[in-house]
Amino acid sequence: MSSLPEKFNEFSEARKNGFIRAKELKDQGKHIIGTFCTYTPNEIMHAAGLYPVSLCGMSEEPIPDAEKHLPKNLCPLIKSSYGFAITDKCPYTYFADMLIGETTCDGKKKMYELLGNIKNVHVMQLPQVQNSLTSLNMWKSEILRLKEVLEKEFQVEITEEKLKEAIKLKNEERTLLRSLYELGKLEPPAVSGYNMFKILESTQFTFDKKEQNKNIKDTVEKIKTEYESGVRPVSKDAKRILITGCPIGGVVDKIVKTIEENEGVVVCFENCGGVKEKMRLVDETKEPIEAIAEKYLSIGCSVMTPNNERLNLISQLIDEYKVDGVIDVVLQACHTYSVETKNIKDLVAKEKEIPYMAIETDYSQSDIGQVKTRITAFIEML
Ligand code: BJ8
Repeated sequence: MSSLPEKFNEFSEARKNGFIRAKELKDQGKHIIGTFCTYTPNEIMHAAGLYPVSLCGMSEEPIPDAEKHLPKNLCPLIKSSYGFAITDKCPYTYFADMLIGETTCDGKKKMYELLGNIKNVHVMQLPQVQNSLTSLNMWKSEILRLKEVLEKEFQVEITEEKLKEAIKLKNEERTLLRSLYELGKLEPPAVSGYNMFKILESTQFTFDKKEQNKNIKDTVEKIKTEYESGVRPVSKDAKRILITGCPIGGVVDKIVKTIEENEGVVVCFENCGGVKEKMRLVDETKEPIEAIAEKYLSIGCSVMTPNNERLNLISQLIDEYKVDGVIDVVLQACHTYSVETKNIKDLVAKEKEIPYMAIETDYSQSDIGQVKTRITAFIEML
């Protein structure tokens, strides 16, 4: 059995290793679906025997190509995703038989229109208000529409039984990932934030969910056993940071590594890829489409108005993870998260009375020095 550092390395390599698996699946006549958002109800694809994979761009490499069509002053996640699609530089985008988007932020919405010129794109109309029956009914009908589109496109039948199986599988993944990220509650945490993030992230590129779930279970058990035998991968004096804001796949080294190289440790990721989506399971006792609709509509992204779910979740996590400080990561030109920094700051600094800092950044290396200086000063102050 591999050692823990080897295991962490395997999870870090998941994106690259998945390329080969994607090619094998294509050779076997299977279909790959590209997704861009946490609101995408992956259960529907799994129930259809399709293979969803995240196409959110996390590298600056294709951005110059994207800027030939898109404004420079746009979110790097959008530019990177689009750049990969038009240059065929990402094997997942290249192999994808269909792309699924949602009407989330304006930049993404308009990108899907452009992607429609080169790929088969299906856009789901996402309501922007939660806790409303009208929204829930609309989202439910959008999920049903997705089901019908996939059934027609790929000549499959998505039965209630298959949906229930898919719900179970995804719930199992969420529960296992919860057992992983809850290791951040320990004092000191049993795993660094960087390694935790890499495991969480790997699930977006792993096609064989049963094998993946087993692997995560083994890893969590191994981490726990080592911790119980006295191994401490994180110093007990490290300052406990909660990360919130935009998805950070493209800036994880810049932000998380810098925190952890400067006497901090990320104990909790509230943002997409972290707790935000995994906290709530799909209710297995309800009618599947209704249960899926309820679960996904409750995700607290800044495209929702108001976005009380995010505030409530952050408040709860600060207490549960005994957080010393909150860092809110805003990707350049992300207006919804940027405007929401005011509410988050009020909650963290005024109500919870702990330090808060917002960092606006992009995928370039140009602000590394500045980001490092700010993070170091923030941690010193805690
Ligand atoms: S559920 S966070 S994955 S929309 S693309 S909103 S960073 S300007 S990614 Fe997102 Fe779904 Fe919400 Fe999560 Fe801002 Fe960039 Fe838009 Fe972004």
